[in-house]
Amino acid sequence: MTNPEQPVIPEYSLDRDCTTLSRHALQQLHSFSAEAQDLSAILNRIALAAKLIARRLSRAGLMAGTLGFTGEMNVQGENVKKMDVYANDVFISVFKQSGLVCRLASEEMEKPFYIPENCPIGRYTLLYDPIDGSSNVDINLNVGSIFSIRQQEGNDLDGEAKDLLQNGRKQIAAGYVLYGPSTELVYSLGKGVHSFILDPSLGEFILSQENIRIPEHGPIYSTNEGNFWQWDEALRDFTRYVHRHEGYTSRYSGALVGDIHRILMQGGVFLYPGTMKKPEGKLRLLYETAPLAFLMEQAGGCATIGKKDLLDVVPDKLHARTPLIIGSKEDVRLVQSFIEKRESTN
Ligand code: P6P
Repeated sequence: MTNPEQPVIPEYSLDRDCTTLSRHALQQLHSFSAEAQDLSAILNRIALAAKLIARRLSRAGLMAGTLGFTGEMNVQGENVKKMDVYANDVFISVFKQSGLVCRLASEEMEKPFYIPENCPIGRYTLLYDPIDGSSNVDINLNVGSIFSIRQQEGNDLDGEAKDLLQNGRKQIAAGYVLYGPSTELVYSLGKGVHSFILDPSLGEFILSQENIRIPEHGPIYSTNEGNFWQWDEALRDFTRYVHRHEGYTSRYSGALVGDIHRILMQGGVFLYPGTMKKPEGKLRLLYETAPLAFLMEQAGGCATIGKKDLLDVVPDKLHARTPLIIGSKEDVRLVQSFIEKRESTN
């Protein structure tokens, strides 16, 4: 016989199952204002996009026309995967008729995409990498989506979206979705970093961790050492150091979101440095390195392009690239110490 005073389901577990992303966003903002409602609704749409992408990824090997390349080249000069195109279109579709987002800027599109019916009202811009690490899609390894939300400034009458060419501290929210054994959405509104796990039985992202803090130091360094001979000498010095000292281990998946998530949870440093041929590096600022830097700073870590904070970098174009050194403060500082040492001897 159950005791009527004691709820059958412990209060905390029911409340936790009801802590969806949209509710959590409103809690974060301590407000039900129009702006808070908008941000909550935007995150809810991003969650819908993530669910649609996760669903397709989970059956990609069984669905004709899902894997492989389209035969096209994108603005990055990269061969486009069919999954890149699908995911890009999903983000556009979930924001149509939303009145929320006027412009979408994506790794896959040369220019921002405008949703006219939203534009007079929607003052937000979504910047995103729809599928990051798409080389992993065909081999069933983890991939991710990265997103950043900015307020539109001015009326963008020429359609060039020049107001996006500002530093990463103008972001009002950022996050990523990790499509792994479970689908995990990690986000920040500038009030800490929080993660949600997709519960397929509910079709909802449910709060799993609040106020995630990156360890001050961790054992992992994550980088593509195949580029070792193309790096500046200082980065080679750092690599030689971790090779020769106990307590370091290398992990690299070739998909940025998974590598960054590992660093966030276990500590350490991820590096994608510039090379002699490409001093600006490979990763894109507005929808890859800046949102991740925003999250990492919110989690107590840091992100730099070498000596300058990444969030202070002002892009000169929509698809600007930056080097990326990101993770635990102690480990990022260790990398920087080799850069400073080299500069002092040059
Ligand atoms: P490399 C994927 O193409 C990506 O943009 C990131 O997800 C990843 O961190 C990086 O490139 C991998 O690049 O040169 O090591 O293959």
